[in-house]
Amino acid sequence: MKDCKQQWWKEAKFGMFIHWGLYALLAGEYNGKKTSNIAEWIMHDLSIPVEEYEKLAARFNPTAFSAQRIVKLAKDTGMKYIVITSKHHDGFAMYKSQCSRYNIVDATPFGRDPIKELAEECEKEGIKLCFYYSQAQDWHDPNGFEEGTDNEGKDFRKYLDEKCIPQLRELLTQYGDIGLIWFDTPMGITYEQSKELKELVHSIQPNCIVSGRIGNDLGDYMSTGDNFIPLLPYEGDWEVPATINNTWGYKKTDLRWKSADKLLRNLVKIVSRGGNYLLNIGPDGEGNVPEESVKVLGQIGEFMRLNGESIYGAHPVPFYPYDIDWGYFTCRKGKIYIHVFDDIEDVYILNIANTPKRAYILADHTPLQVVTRTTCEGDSSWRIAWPEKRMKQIDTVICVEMEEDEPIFEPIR
Ligand code: JFZ
Repeated sequence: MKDCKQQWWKEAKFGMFIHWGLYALLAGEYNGKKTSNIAEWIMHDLSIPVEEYEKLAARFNPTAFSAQRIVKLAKDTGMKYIVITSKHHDGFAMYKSQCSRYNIVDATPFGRDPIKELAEECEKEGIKLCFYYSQAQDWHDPNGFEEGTDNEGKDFRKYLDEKCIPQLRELLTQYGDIGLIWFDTPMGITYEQSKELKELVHSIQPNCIVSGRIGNDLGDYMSTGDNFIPLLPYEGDWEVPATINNTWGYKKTDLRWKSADKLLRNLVKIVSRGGNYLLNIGPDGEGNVPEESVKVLGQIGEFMRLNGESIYGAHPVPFYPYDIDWGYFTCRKGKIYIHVFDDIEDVYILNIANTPKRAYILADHTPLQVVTRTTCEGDSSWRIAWPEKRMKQIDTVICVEMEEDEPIFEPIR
């Protein structure tokens, strides 16, 4: 059965992840000690006591935060949805919560609700707002789980009833339509508890999707491991959560920024295998998005403006082109998009038997000739030569149009 509730998400293909919380203030360093791990785990990794970590709230005043700038960044990059950490493992709510004063409005000098500001801006700009919510780990609540520690003796039910469930209710009632809830690290959560949370979400917002990490195989789609791209198309709906450097939360010392070339390759690779790409930014303690992120996202946005048709709502080709190492394929009814990343002399594709109607460079509509050939052994191929002059792009997309009802990539055998 076709799942209509996720249709927008299937077509969106590209979303923005935002990891932002008190940990952004520490930027990977506490009392002169640096964490070697991802920055949002600092409370756990450096064993910062709850009472000490709590004190960060009094210093958190990210006045540079601008929902308008962030939503514009997502939109200009070609991203269709935003998933922001409403509460990460540290237990701090980044929105106005009634059930715990440990939240950005009540516990910080900032006093603003960034989630509300984002909700209003997303609504205006046509971006789907979604929430990350750490349902099992909560290092602030005495009954929340914590990885790598003995969780014996905790009353997880009490935490569910007094924090997790009431907060999810708030998130689903205070901010309009929510695209999805990105649950994470299910740990010891039982099948019944995962099911209960999923039913809670759907009872308040029937169209809200739940991520794979709700646990116990109950997600509406599958989240791969972080930054993990499968080698072959996966069945069903899936998403790759990914970082631009090597941390989610802001970390001053992590300067290993991936290039726009690398990120775009990842996006196209993922879409060519049927998945979504959820690419992260980690604003700093003042609310600024790191310059390097803004820069590469800008370059991806340039590509998306001219070539978005080859990404949104596009599918893997039904026949997987194993022997090609210079690029990737995406397609839709009647069209194949050939994504050429490497500097190759001409585009030669074996094992394709369709008769093209016309071909052109997607970005500027330069017409191209496709020479089709079938050998007496029955091998069919396409050869496409480049025009004399062409626009320089990280990924030059060639669109080849065929008869709409013709199945594609079926080699004659
Ligand atoms: C989790 C979080 O612990 C982390 O802080 C961040 O929010 C990230 C997006 O998700 O980390 C994970 C969870 C699952 C896997 C890897 C990292 N996994 O399944 O490979």
